[in-house]
Amino acid sequence: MSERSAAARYESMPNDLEPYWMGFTPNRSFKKNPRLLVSAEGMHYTTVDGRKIIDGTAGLWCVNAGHGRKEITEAVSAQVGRMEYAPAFQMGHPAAFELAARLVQLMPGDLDHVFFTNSGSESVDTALKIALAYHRARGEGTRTRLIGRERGYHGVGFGGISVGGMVANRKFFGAMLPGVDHLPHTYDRSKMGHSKGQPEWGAHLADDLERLVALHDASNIAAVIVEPVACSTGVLVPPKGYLEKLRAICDKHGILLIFDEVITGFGRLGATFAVDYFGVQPDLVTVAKGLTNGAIPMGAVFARKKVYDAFMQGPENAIELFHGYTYSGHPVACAAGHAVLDVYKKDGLFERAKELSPYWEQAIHSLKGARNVIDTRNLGLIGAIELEPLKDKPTARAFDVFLRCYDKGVLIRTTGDIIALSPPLIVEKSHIDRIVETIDTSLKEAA
Ligand code: PXG
Repeated sequence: MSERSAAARYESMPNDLEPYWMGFTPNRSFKKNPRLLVSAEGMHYTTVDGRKIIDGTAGLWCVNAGHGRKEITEAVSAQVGRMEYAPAFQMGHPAAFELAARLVQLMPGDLDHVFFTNSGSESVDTALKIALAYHRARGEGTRTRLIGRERGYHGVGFGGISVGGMVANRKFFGAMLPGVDHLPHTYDRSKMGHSKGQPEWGAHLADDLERLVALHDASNIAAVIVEPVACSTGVLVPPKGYLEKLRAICDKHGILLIFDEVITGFGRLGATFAVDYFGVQPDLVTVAKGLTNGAIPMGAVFARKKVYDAFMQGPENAIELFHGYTYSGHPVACAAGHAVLDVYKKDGLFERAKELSPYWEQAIHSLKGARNVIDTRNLGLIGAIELEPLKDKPTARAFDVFLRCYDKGVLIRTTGDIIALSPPLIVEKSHIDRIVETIDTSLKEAA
């Protein structure tokens, strides 16, 4: 077989789909009926067969500034030319320090240090390791237990699946990390169905942390990790007062609180971070996705001053944390990060998300009463529409709707029988209308 031209490689259907083992995808059925995207601009993807698709999901919750931003393209290509890589240990480069300094300016309070990673999963593992090593550095090395939450998603590293609470992501992978407990998830349709924004009911669910403290004793517990809004599991918005309560209980017992803001960070809620939106200050914050608009992989962990300072006590020439990645603070990712922060600011995208949220809320809840819809929920520019599962065929109905929407030119995301939506923050009201109408029509046609 002759070599394919570059254009064909990027823009036409590949000859052989078999060798690529895709993640979180049924490989055999996908390869029989592949859905390939070849370009993207603004709110739209273009498919390999030349159709335009509205992006209702910001890629996978990451392309917050919309697609094809020239400022990002230019910054990235200039940096590849200037210096494609610099060693991440014992050496540095200016853009990484500059980016860390800009990021801590955006974060409220004393979350004033940043550790760079390459993904949300790495950010989570990094935060969990920092939490363990922090307590040890302070002479409280018995604090080794980690507490996550049912229906939580913290990526796919062993740390992340251990504290995570999505059964399918855990059950195939053995014993995972020892010494992990889970808080109950915060969703109860009978108490909070069709809530607009934060549900009124459920703050007391945070009290379960007191039960775990009573069981294990606080002297054995290192950290609690939660997503401020649990997104991947179908958009579970925290009940009013819940996060505040978690913070108070962690404070009472010397437990670190970690917010996983891989999705909620960078404007998704109409505030820079969920930390701002909820006014609750955790000790560590994980981010990724919107940090570089998805253009180049990058993640980061924010640490409070007291956490960083606890590591800075030994001899000055000794390594304080035996952790890091070849690509921590990668120069090209840093260039993307700088350009993305510029775009967010120049276009006022976080404020825009805030201004649009009431329209978004109304649009999502307009599907209350649509065929097979059993719940609608929202926060910021996140929305979810939960469907009555088909008898004996969980997930099939939502996936049917996904395929129908795709055929009609709208990209949505489904998890179980829940449709999750998170458009780029540049979304216009007309796009929102189109997304919602398309879902409504697809619901009418679907099984
Ligand atoms: N934490 C949270 C809260 C996430 O949402 C990760 C960690 C892991 O990030 P990486 O970059 O390692 O994938 C995530 C990722 C979906 C979906 O459809 C969500 C994610 C990834 C892929 C799909 O809900 N979130």
